[in-house]
Amino acid sequence: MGMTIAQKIIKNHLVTGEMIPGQEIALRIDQTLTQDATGTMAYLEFETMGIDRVRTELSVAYIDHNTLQCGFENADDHRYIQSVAKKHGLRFSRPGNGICHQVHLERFGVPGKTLIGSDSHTPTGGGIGMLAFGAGGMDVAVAMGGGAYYITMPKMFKVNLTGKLRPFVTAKDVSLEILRLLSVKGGVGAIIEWGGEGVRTLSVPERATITNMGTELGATTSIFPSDDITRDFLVAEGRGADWVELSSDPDAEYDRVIDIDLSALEPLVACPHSPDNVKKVSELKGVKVDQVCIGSCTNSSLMDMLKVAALLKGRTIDPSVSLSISPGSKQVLAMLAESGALNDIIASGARVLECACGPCIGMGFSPNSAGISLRTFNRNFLGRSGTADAGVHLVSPETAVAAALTGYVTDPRQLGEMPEIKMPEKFRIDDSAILLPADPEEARGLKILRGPNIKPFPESRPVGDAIEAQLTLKVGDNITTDHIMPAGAKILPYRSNIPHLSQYCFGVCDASFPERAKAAGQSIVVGGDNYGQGSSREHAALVPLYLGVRAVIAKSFARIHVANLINAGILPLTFKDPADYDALSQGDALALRNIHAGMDAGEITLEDVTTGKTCALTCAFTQRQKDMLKAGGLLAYTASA
Ligand code: MIC
Ligand code: SF4
Repeated sequence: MGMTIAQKIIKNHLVTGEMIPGQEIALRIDQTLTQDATGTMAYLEFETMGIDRVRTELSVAYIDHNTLQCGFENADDHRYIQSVAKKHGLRFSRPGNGICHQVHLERFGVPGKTLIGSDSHTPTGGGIGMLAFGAGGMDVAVAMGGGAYYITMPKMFKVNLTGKLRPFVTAKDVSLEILRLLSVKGGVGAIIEWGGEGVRTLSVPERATITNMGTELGATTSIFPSDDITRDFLVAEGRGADWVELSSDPDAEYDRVIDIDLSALEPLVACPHSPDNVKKVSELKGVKVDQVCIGSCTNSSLMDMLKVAALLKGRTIDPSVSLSISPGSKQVLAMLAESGALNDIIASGARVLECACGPCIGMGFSPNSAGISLRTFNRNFLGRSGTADAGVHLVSPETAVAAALTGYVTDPRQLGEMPEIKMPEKFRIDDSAILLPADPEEARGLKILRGPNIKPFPESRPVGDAIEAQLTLKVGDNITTDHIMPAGAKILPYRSNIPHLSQYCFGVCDASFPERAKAAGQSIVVGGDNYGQGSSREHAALVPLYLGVRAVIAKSFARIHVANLINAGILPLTFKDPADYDALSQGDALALRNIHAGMDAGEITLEDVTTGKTCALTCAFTQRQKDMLKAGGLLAYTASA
């Protein structure tokens, strides 16, 4: 039988397991990346492994999230990561050099290689034909140490593209269309391969926009073929030698095929507060807009920015709108400056921010009270912008410009002719902001620079045979890691200080949770479907661990988060009958008994001691996961192995 692109790369990297959907497989990882918001913790974990130098082909530490240095905390973390990178053999991408996914695509991505990153949008690399996964920091630390990455062998979905996008309809609209079709859980357990004749009409940055937002579908990852368009992109980046051709076999089999006719799409918008709440831009026509933000790892490539500049040229933005533009990388910014396009952006009244995540993760530029913000980003979860009652909408750069110019949601096709913009034959290459590691000799004498904001790691506990604990929080469906452990300018600087972070745990849902959990000592959290979707932040497991959460029971879990829970030694269990969720009430005393035998049998009984009712919970742990839980998480397990 023929193979899909992903199956071919998996086969080349398979360490253990069989490529049967649903079974656990272990993959050899060629490259890793971290960003600073998850990186500090990942490197603290890496340090506990006592390995001198990373054992991957390439590992890069980026600084792009926490770049607002309102106090010493972020600057200290940057210094810490820089010193770790130099000593332990990683490249270090300095703050200002750009957003990890954009820079990685430009400078390091290689078709056919595996990449894991401590950031959920690592699948951006699929745009260049990499098999790239978002992972928790501990998994990235293990991969840096040469260990394998464990996933459940995914199903294969194919999106068959036909036709060609019409002017003002973009790759972002393709991403929103697939979200409209599949929802934020539609990709769970699957790798999405993009194929069909329409693929040839999409540039690498456009493909990367699409694989980036595959994360919002819950997909394990997304991938495009590597063809002559990929080769031209790599040649323009001075890396033609990295190109290999990749395609699926004609008789490859897919579990599901979805057809999208690019010619039939129109500008779309994801309405608050979920990326799958998609409508046509024309349906929202006339809605007043207060703020527009252009950038993020989804839409900050040179092509995106050149289009934005061309549309803004000779025009000024509406006085009622505040427009921010964050180019994705130093390369993008330098080329905008050289071409004069930056002047067109500045002259329009836009506020040019540094090349970083910025407003996407609530690092400044929060909207006004109840403000309507149109953003070219990938997430519009409640509260993520930093303004609790803001209405964040996700749109293409073209739709964003149309709103900035008019002050209202406007179909960008009303802007007139789309200026023709060509991909440059050569990008401006300047890697001076990517620092190389010290050689092994010099590295030995180097010191790691630790700031006072680095606090000890929360202590995990082995999962014993019984857990008796209070149900301290019951939440609904699609709880994101932004609900569990919010980010933003006030909180993000404390990613290496779990005790401080813990005050904000579940703050979006119930600000009294941290106090209640602490008072209870041990607790169990109950959730609905797709619990833990969104970010890869392991803090969404480590902080609950610190607050005494021993188990999470949900109707279903998101992939990265469930791995993070197990890595932290928290027991994730699923309702056998989802209707049993309704019978549990916050505050009930719960008991899980005979856990070890239950883990082997795949089923554990939950007793609600308060009501006297029982129900069945399922778990399908592999032997490795059972051992990890019994040891108290991945670090304890690795230490004992
Ligand atoms: C995000 O987009 O939510 C983040 C911030 O990039 C996260 C990582 C983090 O929380 O540090 C992600 O997507 O994994
Ligand atoms: Fe940064 Fe936003 Fe991309 Fe996350 S989604 S990596 S915060 S730009």
